[in-house]
Amino acid sequence: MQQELVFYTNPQSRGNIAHWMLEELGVPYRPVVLAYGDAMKSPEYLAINPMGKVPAIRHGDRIVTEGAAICAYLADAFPDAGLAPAPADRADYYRWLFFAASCLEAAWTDKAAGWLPSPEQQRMFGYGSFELTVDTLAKAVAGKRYIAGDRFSAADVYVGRSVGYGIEFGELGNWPELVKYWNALKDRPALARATAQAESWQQA
Ligand SMILES: N[C@@H](CCC(=O)N[C@@H](CS)C(=O)NCC(=O)O)C(=O)O
Repeated sequence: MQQELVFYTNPQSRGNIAHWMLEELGVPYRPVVLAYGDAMKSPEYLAINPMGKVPAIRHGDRIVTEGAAICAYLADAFPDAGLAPAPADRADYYRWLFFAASCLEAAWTDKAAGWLPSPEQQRMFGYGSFELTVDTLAKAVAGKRYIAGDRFSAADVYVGRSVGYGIEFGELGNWPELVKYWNALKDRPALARATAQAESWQQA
C-alpha cells in the first residue's frame, strides 16, 4: 500500500521549493496549508517541525524538513521520476545542493537584511563573503543548463529556486550566468502548476 505523503506549506513561503519538487514527481500528495503565526506554532505542527516553519513533509511515518533535504529525500523515495543521478554520479548533485542550502541561502539573506560579515568575520562564516559565494555558484553554472550533469535533477529544483528567490529579491540579478540558469528553469510546467495552486490557496 502507498504511504501517505503530506505537504505542509504556506503559499507565500519557501514551500514553493518543495511544491515544485512534488509537482515534478507527479505523485499524489495531501497539502496542509498553514497560516503564519498560531497555526505554524501549534503543538500539532511543532510535533512535525519543532522550528514551526514550512515546508515540511510527512511520508508514512517519516518526517522531513528543510527544503534541500525534502528535495533529496523525495528524489530517492520516488526513483521512477529520475530526479537523482546514480549514487556514483552524485558529486556535483550533493555539492551544490549543500552549497545552496548553507552558503547561498545565508549569503543573500544576510545581505538582503542589510548585514555583511567584516573581512575578519569572513574566516569563520561558512559562506565567506556574499561576492565569493555568488561568484563561485555563477562559475559552477556558467555554460551549463543543469547544475549536476546533463539532466534536470532535484538539485536544480533547490538551487534553481534559491537563485530565483535571490534574483526576485534583487540580490543576484547582476550575475548573468545565474540569470541565464534561472531563466532556463523558471518556466517548467511543474513549477507553474505549483505556483498557480499556491496562489489559489492564498485566495481561498
Ligand atoms: N531552513 C528552512 C527555512 C524555512 C523557513 O524559514 N520558512 C519560513 C517561510 S519562507 C517560515 O516558515 N517562517 C515562519 C516562522 O518562522 O514563523 C528550509 O530551508 O526549508
